Amino acid sequence: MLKRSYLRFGLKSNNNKVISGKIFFPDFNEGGFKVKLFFVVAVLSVLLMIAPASFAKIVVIFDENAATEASAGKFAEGFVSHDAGSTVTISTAQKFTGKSSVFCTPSQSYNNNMTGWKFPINETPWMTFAWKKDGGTGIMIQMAYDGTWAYRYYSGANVTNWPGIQLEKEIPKDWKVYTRDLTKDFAKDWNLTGLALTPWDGNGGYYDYIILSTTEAEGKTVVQSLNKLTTTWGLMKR
Ligand SMILES: [Ca+2]
Repeated sequence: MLKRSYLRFGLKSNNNKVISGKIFFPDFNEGGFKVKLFFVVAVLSVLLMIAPASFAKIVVIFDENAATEASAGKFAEGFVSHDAGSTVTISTAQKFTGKSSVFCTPSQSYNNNMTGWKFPINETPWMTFAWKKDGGTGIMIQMAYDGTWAYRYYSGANVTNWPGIQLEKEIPKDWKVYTRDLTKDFAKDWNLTGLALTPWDGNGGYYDYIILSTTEAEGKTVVQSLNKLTTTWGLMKR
């Protein structure tokens, strides 16, 4: 008669979901040890293949202003400096993912030392973000490194004339998403401690899905899967 043995396993994924369970395998009486060993090695091999992806790190800087994100649900409040009457608000009218984005009016709002932020960029070198510009000639985002300004991306005109990397010649009139390697674009060995949202002109800029990830694929895959979900919901609602 065949008995069954099992191997208990537990894996913790990026968003702290625990995947656990038991993997059963037959316990043969004849030559049992070798067969058992084969199954154990096979199961461990599969788990080791899954593990690197499961343990890869994702830091959600901003998506839905959730308590689990970098600013613990107070992303807009984190921008304590405002130029030219700039305001930062959570917008549900515009979003790239989920139900909301963050909207910044000209010229810019910033904080180089956000509460609780100190993200080692060597661990999560890839930054994914989406933005959309309402009017004007340019849009910019600035990343503070260890309290210092700044590493910058912009599209359209360089509205500030500060050094930065131009992503597109035109402003993003509709949502555009990017996944960039911060260590290649700027430098290694720094901590992300703050951001500046710099729409500068026009009515303002929307920013959404600002995440840091260990791999490029991870940043892109998460965004794609979220978009797919959004698309599915859109189709269902029609
Ligand atoms: Ca969002």
